[in-house]
Amino acid sequence: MIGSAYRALPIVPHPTLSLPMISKRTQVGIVGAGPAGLLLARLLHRHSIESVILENRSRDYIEQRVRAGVLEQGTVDLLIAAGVGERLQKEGLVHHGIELRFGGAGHRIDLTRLSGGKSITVYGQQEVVKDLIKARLAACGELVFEVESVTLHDIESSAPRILFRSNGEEVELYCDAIAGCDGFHGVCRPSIPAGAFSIFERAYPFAWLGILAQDPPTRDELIYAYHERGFALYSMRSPQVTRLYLQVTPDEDLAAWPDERIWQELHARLEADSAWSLREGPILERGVTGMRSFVVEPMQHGRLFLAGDAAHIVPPTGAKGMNLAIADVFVLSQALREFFGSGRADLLDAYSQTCLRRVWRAEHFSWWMTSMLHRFPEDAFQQKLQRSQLDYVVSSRAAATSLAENYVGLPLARRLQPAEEIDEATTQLRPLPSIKEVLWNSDIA
Ligand code: RFL
Ligand code: PHB
Repeated sequence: MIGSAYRALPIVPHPTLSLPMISKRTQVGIVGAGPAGLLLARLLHRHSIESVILENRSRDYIEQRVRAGVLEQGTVDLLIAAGVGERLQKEGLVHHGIELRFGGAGHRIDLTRLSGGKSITVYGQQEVVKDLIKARLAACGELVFEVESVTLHDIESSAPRILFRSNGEEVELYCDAIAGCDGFHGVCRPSIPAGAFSIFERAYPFAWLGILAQDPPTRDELIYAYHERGFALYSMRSPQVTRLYLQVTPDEDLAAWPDERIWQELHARLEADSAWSLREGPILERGVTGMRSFVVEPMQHGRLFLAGDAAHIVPPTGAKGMNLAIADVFVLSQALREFFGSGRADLLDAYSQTCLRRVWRAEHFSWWMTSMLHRFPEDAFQQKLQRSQLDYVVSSRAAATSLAENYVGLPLARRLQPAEEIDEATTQLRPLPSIKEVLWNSDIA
């Protein structure tokens, strides 16, 4: 085994800081306790790999932070396999379809029928986070909340370090590898030297105003509405709570949106000629979220590996952000397992390349859903294209199938297989036949 179990090293005075510095060591230092960081720690624990998670917010804050809600089939399967799916299986709402609503009519996309039996599950991201924290603490895993001044050092060496402050103490954490799971605004991505990565991005001329309403959902499935007043989304969090979104301008002032205006706009965009009417309830929470597409390439530098929002962002229309974060750490956990188990680094070296194939597929799907469903200011040509595309998606089995297979989620990764193996007779490394790309949909093979 490479690396050693987490342990405290002697306290040594730090040359540039007045406080004594506590030195510690672990195999994988994880920055960020979102879905990516917490699930990575869980998967590593199942492979007997030690890690320490550092989170700059409080436990209470991250357990209450309302974000994503739609889990792909593969995400659900992985959470269950990781032993954190008990509550998800009890409380998650399994959905077999979504509705696209435009031109005054609703059109159901039967996700399960079109994807060969898969479904999605509505279960709040904060519930996933709560389940993972509980499991981490039950396994006596190290999870440090409210850390400050996190900085990364020597990431190009085989002994990278994380410096941070916790409870008034300066701590230096030696690691074999660092996982940057600290979201879009974290410190890990900026620790990579300029020139060692490329950024690909796109901004959109709108944002989402999202609310949580204390009101039982009156529809069983999500509604994505394309409307001349702008996009709207009907979603839910539980049998008691509805989640709703409205397309607004990127610099929208929440103060300009009293409850009556929010409901009025939701009624106008979501009901549009249907017999169903939206039920109002007390608004528990509201916020405006900007929309962007962003990818950093490569997702690794030396012994630093970026995962989740630290490496890529998608606009929320395709419900892909958390699912991508989870797919990344699945790939990373497999590569680290190989690295610590046999000393082989080929899967780790291929980490970014392995993830990016799936990342770009989700980037495309999210961009496509966003472009099809939102109102672009003063672009009559775009509106004609959108109507044509919507009409095609709801009337062509091929187009609907493509939406469905992307929405329920494509396979987690290519087959993870080392490029070489040890020949037992000669004890020499011999190359394996080249890794076969797994087709996204094996039906067409
Ligand atoms: P997170 O969840 O942002 O977690 C990063 C963690 O790192 C901490 N952190 C630091 N810790 C230590 N030191 C530092 N210097 C640090 N800087 C930051 C942060 O406090 C935080 O705890 O990233 P992660 O784990 O990569 O997970 C990504 C997802 O959170 C994100 O992609 C999704 O929420 C996106 N998203 C959706 N994804 C879906 O899959 N399905 C959905 O339905 C969906 N809907 C959404 C969404 C995101 C939304 N918003 C608010 C952006 C709907 C919305 C409105
Ligand atoms: C949500 O419930 O928050 C949600 C659902 C579907 C999306 C985005 C967000 O596409």
